[in-house]
Amino acid sequence: AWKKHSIHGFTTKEQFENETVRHIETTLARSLFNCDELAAYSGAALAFRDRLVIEWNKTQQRQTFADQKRVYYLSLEFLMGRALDNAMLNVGLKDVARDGLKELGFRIEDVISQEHDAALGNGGLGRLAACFLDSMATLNYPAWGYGLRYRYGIFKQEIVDGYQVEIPDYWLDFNPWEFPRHDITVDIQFYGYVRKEINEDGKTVAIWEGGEIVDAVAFDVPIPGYGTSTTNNLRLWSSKASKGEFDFQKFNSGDYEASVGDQQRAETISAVLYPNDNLDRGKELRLKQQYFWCAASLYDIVRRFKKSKKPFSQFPEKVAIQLNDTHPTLAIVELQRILVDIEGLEWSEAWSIVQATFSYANHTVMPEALEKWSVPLMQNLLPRHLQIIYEVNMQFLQYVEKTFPKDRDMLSRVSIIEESNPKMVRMAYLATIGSHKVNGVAELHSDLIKTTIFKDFVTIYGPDKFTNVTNGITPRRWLHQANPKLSELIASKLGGYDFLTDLTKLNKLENFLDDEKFKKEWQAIKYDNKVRLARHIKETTGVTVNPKALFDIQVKRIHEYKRQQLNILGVIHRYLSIKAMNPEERKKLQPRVSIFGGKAAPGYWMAKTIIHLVCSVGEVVNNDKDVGDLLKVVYVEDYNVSKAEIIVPASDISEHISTAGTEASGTSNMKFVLNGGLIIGTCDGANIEITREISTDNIFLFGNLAEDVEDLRHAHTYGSFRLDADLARVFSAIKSNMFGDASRFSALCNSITDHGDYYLVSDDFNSYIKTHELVDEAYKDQTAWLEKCITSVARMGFFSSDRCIQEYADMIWNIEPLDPESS
Ligand code: 26W
Repeated sequence: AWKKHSIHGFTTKEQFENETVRHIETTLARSLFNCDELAAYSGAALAFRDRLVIEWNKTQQRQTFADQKRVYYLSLEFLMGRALDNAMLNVGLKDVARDGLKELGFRIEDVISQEHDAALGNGGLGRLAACFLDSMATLNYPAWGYGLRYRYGIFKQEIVDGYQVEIPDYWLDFNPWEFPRHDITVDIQFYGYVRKEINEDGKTVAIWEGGEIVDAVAFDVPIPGYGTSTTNNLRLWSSKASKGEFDFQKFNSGDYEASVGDQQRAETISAVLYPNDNLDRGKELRLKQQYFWCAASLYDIVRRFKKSKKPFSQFPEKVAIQLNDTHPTLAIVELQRILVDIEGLEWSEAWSIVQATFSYANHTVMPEALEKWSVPLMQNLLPRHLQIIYEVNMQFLQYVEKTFPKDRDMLSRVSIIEESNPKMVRMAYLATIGSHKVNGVAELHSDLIKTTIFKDFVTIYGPDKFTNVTNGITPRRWLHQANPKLSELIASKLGGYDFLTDLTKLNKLENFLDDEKFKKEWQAIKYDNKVRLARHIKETTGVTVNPKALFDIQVKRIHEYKRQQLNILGVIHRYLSIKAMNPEERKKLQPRVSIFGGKAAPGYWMAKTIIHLVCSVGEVVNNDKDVGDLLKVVYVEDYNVSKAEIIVPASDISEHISTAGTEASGTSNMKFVLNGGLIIGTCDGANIEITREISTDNIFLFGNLAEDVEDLRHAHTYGSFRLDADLARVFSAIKSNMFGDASRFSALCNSITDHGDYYLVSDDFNSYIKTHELVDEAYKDQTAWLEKCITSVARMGFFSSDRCIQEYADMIWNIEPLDPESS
């Protein structure tokens, strides 16, 4: 009887128009007469949302019924970007929508660009989580994401007078992609004390009492797969004052303001995403966020498992929990607490279940990014969890002592508790001890963590606990959506779009290296993408750039280890060289546009100084009549996912130039190459594997190797080091106030000349400059350049996040896909 009531999504243009208009007139209560682009976006989004919801419900039912193992991906960041374009492409109805919107009087691009980015992440780690969600749905894995629903995502960056200014990103005004689930609310406890009690079986049990309660409310976001009806769920938790906790005492006694204040304090927990990337500041509110999210997610996961009435011994057969870096490590402790304190399991049985359930991915080796929480802080906020951590640590250390009795220092080295003042909980150690697998995100990185931070743990657990899963990117967003013309051209040669779900199929492109028409089309697409970016640059910065020039792009978070300072110092060197040339020499020079973009953490002064130097150099260079089109320097404001979709397809060359051994993987390197750009880079992170795949002929590598970094730093510290001569000239130019008051840049210059040059800018400067000269040379031979680009794209199959998710599923999670067609 229900069948005739079931809703069916639209498939034709007319149906799409009907649905869109219906939503505009009823859901939004707007008249078609004053329907602007925003209203058109809203109507179209709601029409597509309806379609997703139907498949989403079916997927959830199917997964519940099949009762297979699921994976839960815990990440504090999901950098999703826009959803409408992705939804249109994934359900295969973008053409229908384009035609329908056209009839309603709109260009689809203008409608799509009305959407506000979902910017719940800082950079690589958050975007990786978003690519993984896309791949897990596309590969039909039963998978959920769990995160926080920040009211403010990463701040919006404005460049004012050459300085970064941060504007809050309130993004929830109209968000059709989330579904509040007020019926799914979890009480989360903080503070209080622990009491021991003897229960009826004569067992001592811990009871956590007192403190305060905050509510976690679920908001669900549908995640459609590409070319499949599987639509997974991303559950984001939002904080709210608990009804039970609301202080009626205060309210009744007339202290209305104080009771509203409590309400607001509860809501602060999920108010804002911390804007630090690779820097741990140990703020209490951040620990509260972490526990709030872990506890709500664990409660939800355990509740779902308990519905099946299976014994907890089978928990790891039904549940895999992936920790995206150490941010969700408290989930390990929370599961142990649930199993022991609430479900009454024996400690050791519970701990085996915990270890079999969790796995942990490390995303950085930067020492200042390794999370540590002060023991007094944790004692106060989470007293029972601290007890559990101490117990886990004691049993672990007893085992270590017994197994390695000769190495007395080992105990203090591997202890979860660092014996500092105050004592600190080392989250990476806790995550490692509580998981069955630990992985790095590129080969070099996975090797490095085994010989540095986790060296002793490799000795203790053996090498098999540690593995590598090289990162990947989703070709749906990063090729098909961002570069539709290139995707179409590739499809026309390969006989369809199968490469979007099996990226290794791109290798057939190498058969067309002699196809002149194909190559001309390829080149024209790159040119159009550059024109599009040039237009964006003109509109947002006022600077005119020539799309025929070589576009050299570095877009990523601003960080000393990523070395945007090396890039801009190289640009200054180029500028000085141009100034010193005669007109004949200038004619031979390859024109260039140096494009920068990225946000600096608000409290990271050195990063902000780098931005200011780039903008100041741009001011001078772009207005110098001697230079003209030979060099332009632009800073693209507010780099985010939707900007990346314009920027990435427009590069000739992009810069991935971190000090060797510091960038865990990098993922934009993969995006740029997949879009037919070449890269200049160091032997770091995934650059190494990209080189192996595409061959050394197709990449511009330079600089010192990771294995030499330690010695070079030593040489800086002990004086046996000379500043590179070209770099010295660059510093003189800065000091002559060529780019404005030099005192503004002195800390930056001094970090290289006087304070040890920790990131080895001087050591790599000469080879960086020389390599850029090779880039110029190579670019002159457009035919050879084009062939390098096409060959590289053909060999990028390995870097699909589908391959990456397949590896996690097989080696770490032990889960199977659930094909929607087979049931
Ligand atoms: C505690 C503060 C904090 C915040 C974020 C510490 C560390 C992080 C992230 C782990 C930093 C991050 O985004 N790492 C990046 O992860 C990408 C995905 O694996 C890699 O490609 C990048 O190389 C790595 O920098």
